Amino acid sequence: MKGVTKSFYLLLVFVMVLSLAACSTPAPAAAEEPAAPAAEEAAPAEKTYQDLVVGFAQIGAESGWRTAETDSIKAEAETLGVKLQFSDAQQKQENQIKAIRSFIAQQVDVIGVAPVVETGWETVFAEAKDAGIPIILVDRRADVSDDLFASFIGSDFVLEGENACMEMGELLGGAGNIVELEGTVGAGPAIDRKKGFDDCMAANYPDITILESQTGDFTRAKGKEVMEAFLKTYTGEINGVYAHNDDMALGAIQAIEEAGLKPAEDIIIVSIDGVKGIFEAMAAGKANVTVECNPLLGPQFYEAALTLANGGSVEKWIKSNEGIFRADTAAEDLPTRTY
Ligand code: GYE
Repeated sequence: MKGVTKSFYLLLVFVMVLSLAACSTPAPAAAEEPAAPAAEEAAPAEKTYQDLVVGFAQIGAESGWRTAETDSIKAEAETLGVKLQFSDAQQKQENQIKAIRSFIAQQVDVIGVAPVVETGWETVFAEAKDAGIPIILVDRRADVSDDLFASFIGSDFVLEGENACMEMGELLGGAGNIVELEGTVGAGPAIDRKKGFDDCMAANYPDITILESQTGDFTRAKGKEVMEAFLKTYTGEINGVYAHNDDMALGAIQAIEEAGLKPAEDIIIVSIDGVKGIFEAMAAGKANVTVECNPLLGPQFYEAALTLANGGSVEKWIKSNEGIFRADTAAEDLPTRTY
């Protein structure tokens, strides 16, 4: 190769190397593909129902309503594939507290509890909070500050009491004597159903007298026992019974019949819940009205639990939809009742 030509080629190679270097110069940062942020890669995947582990501290099996709620909680866990730790406290708060502590030790994702009474929950709820486990109150409230529970799923018990009062007032034509069968002493629905009913009676029906009000503990046996005593004390004076749940009303109906009287005719029967047994009694002409309180809370419970387990927030009060049912449509309604 001649000298000139050689230098020309050298120059050419030099220029090519230079331009290649220019091409491979990194483009400005803005044009570059953004690298995936490290935090996103490390974020845990969203939980599904199949990942969810839930503890449920149930009260017991005092009523048809409670059994229906338990069935709903268990059946919905099965359907969704949720792992459920279920505990039955046999009506004792100390057993519910023990169950909650064991759920905390097992590090479940969420704890559901139907508090048997309203008070006495601060310590154990604070323990759950410290462990980072949300508490959902199912069907009964607890008297604790808002930071100690995530949500209450259930009914407006004061409104149920008011509805029962208006039904009773109408059926008695605005005058007469009634007795009241209260739920478990200190239980949310017993306190609120009494308040709703008694306040509404005082405001709307001055000629209706509540002769006496006593607890029947939400059970049929206790309802019957207390009604027997009322019938002895107030022989011939009682025109109506207001029972805080259907089971106590069913017990009272038995007591009334055994005393030789006709329930729903001689003595008006108004109660709360809407279980099958009271529809059968209404269809047979032995009870007048039931104010519905929905126990089928399983679906709403697990939906809230999953949201909470994924760090989301839920409504502080998730209300259930309810109606009022009367004796004249009971036979028709009965086949549609699912609890
Ligand atoms: O009405 C009653 C039960 O907590 C709302 O408890 C529930 C009540 C229900 O035993 O029948």
